[in-house]
Amino acid sequence: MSDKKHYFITTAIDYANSKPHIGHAYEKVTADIIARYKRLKGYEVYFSTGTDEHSLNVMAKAKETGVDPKAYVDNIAVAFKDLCTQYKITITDFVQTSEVRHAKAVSEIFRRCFETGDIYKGTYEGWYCKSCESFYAQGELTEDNCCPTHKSKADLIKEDNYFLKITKYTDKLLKHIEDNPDFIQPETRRNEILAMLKSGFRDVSVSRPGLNWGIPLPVDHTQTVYVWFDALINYATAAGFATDEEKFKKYWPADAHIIGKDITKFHCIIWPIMLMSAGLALPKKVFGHGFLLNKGEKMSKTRGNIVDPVNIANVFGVDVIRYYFAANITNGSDGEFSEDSIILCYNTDLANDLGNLINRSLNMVEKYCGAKVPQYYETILDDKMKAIVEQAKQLHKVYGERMDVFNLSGSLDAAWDLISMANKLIEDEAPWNLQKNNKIHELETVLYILLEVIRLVSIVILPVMPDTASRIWAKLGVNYDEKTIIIDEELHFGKLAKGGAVAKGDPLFPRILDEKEAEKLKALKEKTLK
Ligand code: ME8
Repeated sequence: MSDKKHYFITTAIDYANSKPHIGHAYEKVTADIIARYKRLKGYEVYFSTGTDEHSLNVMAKAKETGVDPKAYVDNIAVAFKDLCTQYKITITDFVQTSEVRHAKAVSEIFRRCFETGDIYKGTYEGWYCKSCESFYAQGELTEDNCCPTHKSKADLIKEDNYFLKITKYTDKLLKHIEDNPDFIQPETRRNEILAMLKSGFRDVSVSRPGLNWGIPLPVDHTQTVYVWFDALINYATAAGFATDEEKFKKYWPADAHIIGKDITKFHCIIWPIMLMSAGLALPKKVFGHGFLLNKGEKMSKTRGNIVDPVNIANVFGVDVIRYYFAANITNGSDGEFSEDSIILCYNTDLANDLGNLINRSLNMVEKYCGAKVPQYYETILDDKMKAIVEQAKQLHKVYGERMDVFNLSGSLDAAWDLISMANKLIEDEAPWNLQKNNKIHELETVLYILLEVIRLVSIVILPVMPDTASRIWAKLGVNYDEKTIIIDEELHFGKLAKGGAVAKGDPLFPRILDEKEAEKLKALKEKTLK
């Protein structure tokens, strides 16, 4: 194993009761951008996702389709793996909770908690929502006894369960959260969890009786492990818990769990307490992102308002959707998702701002400098040139600060500020006039600044739009490779070698034609998941 510093990042694992939807793609892209960024910072990244398979809905769906639950989930897992491939998600592991390695990890953690005396038998009487597989107190439901998240009817159940002593650990957990402001992010999620803990959090059921799809309790084979206790352990499974001690020592604790805001209670209260009870270290950070909304409502299969991630990426291109997620939705907040706003984002940010800058700049370098990177004369900078060079010199710092707190849109803003300045510089300096007036040093310096801005921007967008970045590199004639590039060395103004050959080639983002787009959208809507 290498001695490189390492970083273990995870997404949630998705319910295997239906095909992936756009919310799943959003979460995976968010985590992938962070994973790629960490690699550029020199980390060896372990990145896991997977499918959550022991749910009641899976059992019901398998029965409905007349197949064995295992065959059913294996088939769905393929769809999620394909989604990762299509969206260029650089995972290193995919955990299916029906795998043997996972059953080993779950049994071992259950056994440890049981032996610590933190799991006891009792009777649960109350509400249960099958959609989120959650137990609810009466007060948490809507007036007509519906789940607050899924708006579907909850079931009133009474059954013997094994319970985990959450109450034994709440003070310790509160202290941990207060002492480690980074543990739960963003701040709103942290405050929600603190409030939940302070208002009193009951012990939770960690088993269900009479189900034949799930991991049997090591201490009572009439019960299976409750699906959330089971699913949370996937992170330890990925790190090698109970199967590969050396790997687990290397990667545990996880550096970041990227999850949706609906499941922070599980990740920030139940999961840490399971780990405390089992004597394992807590993850360093849980980041609860927001929801993709459709007309103000969470997009979800239950509500029937979802978009098929496969089709939408086929229409617009994977890089465009990845950029749209990162630039348009503030990480941690909800964001509207609509085809119209994708078109707007494409036309303005990609075609107008970035695409135009590249096209115009390379055009001029071909025309005025024989398609060679020109010279840069620092002594002749005027105020406008100085301002953009100064801003470019700040980029490494600003970008790093924003990415380190997972502020993805902010990191792109830093690049787009430069792009705007560069487009403005073209208007202000009018290189065609500099050429006409034989101000060759000024002309070359302006064009060099433009090329440098494009190179710097290509590095910033690399984790977000990997294909676009490498297409820009081909145009600039730089021989970067995502696998070897080190951001701390390259994200500095002035590194572009003078005299290198550039090639304008095809425009990167030809502007979307409205008519053509309408046709594409129509086809897309017809294919949207029912
Ligand atoms: O919750 N916008 O699975 P899941 C953004 N199996 N994110 C969304 C979203 C939306 N509209 N809809 C869902 C589960 N997500 C459990 C997790 S982890 C140990 C077990 C996010 O398929 C959601 O918030 O319902 C969650 O983080 C992930 O997709 C999987 O959701």
